[in-house]
Amino acid sequence: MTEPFPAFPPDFLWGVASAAYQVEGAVDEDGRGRSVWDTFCAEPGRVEGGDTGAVAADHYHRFPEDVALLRDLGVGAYRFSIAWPRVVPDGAGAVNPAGLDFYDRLVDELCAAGIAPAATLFHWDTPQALEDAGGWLSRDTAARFAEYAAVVGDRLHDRVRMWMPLNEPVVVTMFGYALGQHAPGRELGFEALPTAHHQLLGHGLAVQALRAAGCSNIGIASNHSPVWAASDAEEDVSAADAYSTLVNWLFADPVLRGRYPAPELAALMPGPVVEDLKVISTPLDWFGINYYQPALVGAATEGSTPVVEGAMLPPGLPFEPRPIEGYPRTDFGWPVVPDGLRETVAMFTDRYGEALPPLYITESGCSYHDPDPVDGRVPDPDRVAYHDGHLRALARAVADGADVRGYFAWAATDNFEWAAGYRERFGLVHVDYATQTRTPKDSYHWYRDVIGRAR
Ligand code: PSG
Repeated sequence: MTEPFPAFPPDFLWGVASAAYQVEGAVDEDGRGRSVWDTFCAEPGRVEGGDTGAVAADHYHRFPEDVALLRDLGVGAYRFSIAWPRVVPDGAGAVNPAGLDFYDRLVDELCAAGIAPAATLFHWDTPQALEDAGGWLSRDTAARFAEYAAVVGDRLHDRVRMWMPLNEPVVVTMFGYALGQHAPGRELGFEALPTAHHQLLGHGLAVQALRAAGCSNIGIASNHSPVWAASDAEEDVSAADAYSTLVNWLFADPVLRGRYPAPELAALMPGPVVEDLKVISTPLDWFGINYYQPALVGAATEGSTPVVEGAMLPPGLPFEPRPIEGYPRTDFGWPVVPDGLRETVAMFTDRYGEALPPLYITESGCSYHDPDPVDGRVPDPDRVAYHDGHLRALARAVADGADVRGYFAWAATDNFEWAAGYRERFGLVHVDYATQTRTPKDSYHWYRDVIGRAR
């Protein structure tokens, strides 16, 4: 017998999430500038099937229909991202009023539906003009980001209820600049580390700019995973530790403690690092964790290293990721480990104690290759089981004393899954890309019931 679904605190925030380039389409409309993802998608071989975000889920035109679906779902908040190149097409200088107008309309639509707008300012779509000038390798990009934040904050501070300047700086650093699997497709290995520092600096400057513009309730959406050692052997344990330092604490310690987790890493960062860390650690109102899967790491072995989906490891290190066995996998190949979410929350409460602001789970979700809709239904039992399991694990974290205030399912609708294109489907709502027809999946109905019962 399964336990009854757990209770959550009465004011727990139920949400869903998306990101601009993954859903909007309309890349050439109303004065939008080019982003690094437009460029990356145009390069042969970069994205599965040659897919691009040029149309995506056509959210730019269909947002009223999408918001109506969210209203019927009953979510308290919708996390979306604002496309920097719509607002500042060249990344610096002139603001594009038509770009701001779009988000103004979206935010008004959400407010009218009784849904709190939760805005991410950077979900990876760097204006191409800024990339050409060095992108996140350049310190100037952090300053340009803060200017853009001020423009958006000025326009939307009265209606956006949660702000997060950055989404997953670790993924931009590792996949975008170290390994080349994401835009801008650089393969710099360890020389990518300055991009982490500049994103974090951009985060801190943007937090200050948003506050100055009258915005409140500011946080971050940062990807985190428990890191398991491949064995109890000392070299595996220290390999796992080193990996966690690189993918977890390198990004969270500067924000929450105002320092880098290791002097060797701090030494690789550019600029007046100590002064920058004061900006980077500007206190936040909350901290957002995106959780997908744990990592299993061991000391490097001789010969070929296994390919592990999602491993964020620059080459040349004395440790390596190992495949996690003994758990079901999503169709993306990621192991489904619900307790990893509890573990992630616990590792934050243990590490930061009093210094940790309230937490939100700003993303968690799974890709399954769902069947096409039949009679208006899309059965997706594995996705239901994923969210059910992860919410149960989260309830245990809350019962253990963690202050977790909400959960955002990734994703609202199916969308452009970066280098995997449209092959992977993370949505609670199915999108038929040929007709742009939306069909709520069983997981949507299930989530609606969860939210309804929690009220
Ligand atoms: C998240 C987790 C991994 C890789 C990439 C992401 N992992 O565990 O290997 S990216 C993150 C992102 C969103 C994506 C979503 C699913 O914020 O835009 O669509 O997760 O990949």
